[in-house]
Amino acid sequence: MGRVLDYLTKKLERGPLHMTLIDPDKASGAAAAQVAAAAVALGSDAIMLGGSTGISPEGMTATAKAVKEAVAVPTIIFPESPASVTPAADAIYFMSLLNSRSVDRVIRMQARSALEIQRLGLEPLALGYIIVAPGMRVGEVGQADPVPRDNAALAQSYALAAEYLGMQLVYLEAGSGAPAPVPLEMVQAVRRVLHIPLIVGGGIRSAEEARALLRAGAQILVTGTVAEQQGIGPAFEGILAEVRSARGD
Ligand code: 1GP
Repeated sequence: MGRVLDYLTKKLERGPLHMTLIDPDKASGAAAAQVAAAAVALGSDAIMLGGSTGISPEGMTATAKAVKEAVAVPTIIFPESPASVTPAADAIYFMSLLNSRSVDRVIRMQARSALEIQRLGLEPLALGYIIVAPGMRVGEVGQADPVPRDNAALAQSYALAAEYLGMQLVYLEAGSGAPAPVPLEMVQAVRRVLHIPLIVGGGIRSAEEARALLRAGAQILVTGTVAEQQGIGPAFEGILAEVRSARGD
């Protein structure tokens, strides 16, 4: 097992985790490092670097380097395309957008970057990425047919297919900046059938939402927008307090 997957697996035995998503296109190296350090001080367990559009390899590398210098937790690339690959991070989500109409997003982009990832020694984390309505920008760019919010059975089917394909993680994504997170019933339904860790992100802005998602069975919460818009302030602190309390810290 790779080092980052081993870290996540061991930590998940103790309870849920939180990951902070930073967009290298919106935060420069120094700004990203500052957000990462503040987030980790509050208990965030990893830093994800990514965004839906316009990420240059140089920007990704500079941000990954700055973040890695600032924090001891893993830095994971959340790739937009093969251009997001940089050896400056610890790992990369080797992710397939399972409900995309585009074969590129399901497997061709991955094939284009696989040898490079091996050459650079980046740890690939095999991840089934499932876009839930509204899906926001990533749903459009990814040419997804988003899972309707009232169709938990469809989300279950995709998630279990990811597990049966041998993926290591499943990510239910409502889209960055979504007006509401993935529905609780959907999280519950997916968790009931899944044996690999369940990541939930998109639209999480409050402690209440975080608590409800954790109760529904989300094992890793991802937030980006809340810190982007409000900085590491009360909302972010409240979300992290819920995660820490759920794991008994
Ligand atoms: C987006 O799930 C992440 O890929 C985070 O979403 O920006 O809405 O927190 P937010």
